[in-house]
Amino acid sequence: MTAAAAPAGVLEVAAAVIVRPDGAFLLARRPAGKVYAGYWEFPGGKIEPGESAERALARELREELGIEARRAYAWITRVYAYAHATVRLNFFRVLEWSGEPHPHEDQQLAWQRLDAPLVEPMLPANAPVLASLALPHEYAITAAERYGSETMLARLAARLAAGLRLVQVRDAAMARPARTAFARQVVELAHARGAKVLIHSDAGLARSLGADGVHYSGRELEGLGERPRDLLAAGSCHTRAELERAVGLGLDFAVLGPVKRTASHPGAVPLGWEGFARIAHGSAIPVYGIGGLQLADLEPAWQAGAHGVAMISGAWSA
Ligand code: TZP
Repeated sequence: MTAAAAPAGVLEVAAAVIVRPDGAFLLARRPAGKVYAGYWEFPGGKIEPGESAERALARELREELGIEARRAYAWITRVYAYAHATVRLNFFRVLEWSGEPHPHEDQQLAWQRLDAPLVEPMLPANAPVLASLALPHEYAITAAERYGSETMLARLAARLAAGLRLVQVRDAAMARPARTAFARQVVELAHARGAKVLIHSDAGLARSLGADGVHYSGRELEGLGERPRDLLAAGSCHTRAELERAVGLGLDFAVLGPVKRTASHPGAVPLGWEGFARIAHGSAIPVYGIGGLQLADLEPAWQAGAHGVAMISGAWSA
């Protein structure tokens, strides 16, 4: 099976990542007699001709599980070529519903957690989806150049203690020895809390510090032959072309902005959430909004199809 660009004749599917407030999500086991019988998958089904993905989602959840979706957000869209068909899975995160999910179509159901062993066998298409699901909704980007390393590390420690789990060391203009020393401390603090760290523009530094990944600028994405396989890889995008590049490289996630006006990009015309949604819609990888955002922007971000919010000022000013 391979991820591919959607060819003609592709089967459109609406798929639901039903997430409880405690983080558990629902999988269904394909009943006997179906292709991939016995495999676990995200609930969902075929979009009928003329039907929107949102309506198909609501209908499938009603028919398959007997629940009414109350709060669902478009999330990622993944194309898979199985031997029997090519499917485009339009994933939604379903955060509120009414009723209790019950198997209406002979399928088994299981609530799963990412921090525990998962049911098997898993439909092959699920692997990257589970990796995307594991990404936190907040991505905090350091500003040691602005606050000074000591203050930045103190704020980072406080945010990590409060639950922050994904950090980027940016500070690209810092002198190399100072940046290396700062980044080393960020990794140490973050790993002690189980948080992940990506280093901006420097996969070598990420490896030497035992960091988790590398974050590329839009310009770097243009010149990148392939993504590193031993690190998480993310990229900054400002246009549809850059996001397509990030998707083509198979990055783990992208950030797209600026969504709002921000002092760090004074000349840039903000996309707004509408512009963000136009570009991010249908992305195969999770996309964070960036630019002038706060944690309070998470709800509008989700409504625009974002995975979450990436922030410099907003991550440290509270
Ligand atoms: N890319 C687009 S906007 C931006 C970047 C790096 C700056 C984000 O900073 P802030 O303080 O969160 O607006």
